[in-house]
Amino acid sequence: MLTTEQIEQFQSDGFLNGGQVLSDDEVETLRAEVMRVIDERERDDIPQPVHVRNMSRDESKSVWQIVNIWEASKPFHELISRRDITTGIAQLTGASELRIWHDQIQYKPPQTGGTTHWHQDAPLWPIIRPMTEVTAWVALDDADETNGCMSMVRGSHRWGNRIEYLKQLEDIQEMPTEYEGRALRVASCPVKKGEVHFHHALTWHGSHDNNSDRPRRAIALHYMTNETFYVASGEHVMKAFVEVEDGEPLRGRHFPQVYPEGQVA
Ligand SMILES: O=C(O)CCC(=O)C(=O)O
Repeated sequence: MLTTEQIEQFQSDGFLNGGQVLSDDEVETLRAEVMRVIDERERDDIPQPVHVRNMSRDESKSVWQIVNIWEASKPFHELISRRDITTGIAQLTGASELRIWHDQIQYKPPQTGGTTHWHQDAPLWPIIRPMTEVTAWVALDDADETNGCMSMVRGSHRWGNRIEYLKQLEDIQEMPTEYEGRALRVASCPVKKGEVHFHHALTWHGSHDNNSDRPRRAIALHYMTNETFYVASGEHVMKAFVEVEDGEPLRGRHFPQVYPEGQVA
């Protein structure tokens, strides 16, 4: 459970380190699963995630992205409904029910791991609304400034959809000190392996290169509340798995309920 102080901190900043949720043994199991799913991505005889791809804009760098590893891996399937994570999301969103929207591994290999550019999540998810979702980002390696931890702009979740502005920022190091009269305060967010870090879907964030000799593996668990509805006019990689009509609450086998436990999917 998060404390009142932690919830207030999140409401002010738009992000929060929620502390340790995984043991070292659990982290080891999940790391092995990430590497297995990448190695076995061409096999058609075992369940595959939605996709495995290099999402780096720079050909000399790589950022391996795996979407919906929970559908290809039992340990990750168990992770999406882990009580200490989903309870935190329920507290931060105020929701009584949660579903997994999708998950996303971002693996930055040693020395060659690339940048994840400044963005907000919600504008990149035009098939769901409202823009109130919260993500739980779980580190599978100690993530710090040497191997590509995330940076976040404090309070930016209260400024609405600013994706067009963020798209103009080519370099993760590039962030002015002021925007429309507001001071821009960038926070570096180191996260230890096994810890969870929460961020709001409108918080400005990104992560820099991995120039270290250590990998940087992490999973973002993107959750949605029971208020979330489907917008058929948008595009997203998960659209192919939607089974409801425009305007209906987004639910179905690819978006199972994870909180409270024991409810039907
Ligand atoms: O893993 C990263 O570096 C970025 C993840 C991210 O952008 C997200 O979880 O929304």
